[in-house]
Amino acid sequence: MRFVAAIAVVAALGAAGAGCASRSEAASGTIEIEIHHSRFVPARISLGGHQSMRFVVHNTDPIDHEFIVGDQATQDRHEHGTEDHHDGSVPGEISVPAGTTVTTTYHLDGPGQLLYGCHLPGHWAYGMRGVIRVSS
Ligand SMILES: [Cu+2]
Repeated sequence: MRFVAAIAVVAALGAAGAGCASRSEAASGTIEIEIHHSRFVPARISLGGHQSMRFVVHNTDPIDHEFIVGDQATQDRHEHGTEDHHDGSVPGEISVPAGTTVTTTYHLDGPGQLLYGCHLPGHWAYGMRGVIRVSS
């Protein structure tokens, strides 16, 4: 019971954070990304650092995808992990069902490089990934 309560609190905090960050006034910019034939378009983005960016991801495919933004370690974790659904409670991690548009807000530090990708089985290996260059 105590364990369940702890999970509920974490979930509530996560939802509050994502909800807050996903309001348009909280993000300093918006970037639109299209998923087409299991590829991200664009696959290379350059953004200024130290800002919250709203990613609007349109899945034009008839199959589900996901959009995970983060460093290499984050990508590795998802590639080898078992999470098959991302409800948006973690900034930068969303499932994007077939034919839908889903939004997430992610804070960019910088400078450096981030990656985004889909880790449904075989998608990353197929090339469903992109690079964000974050300037200072
Ligand atoms: Cu995919």
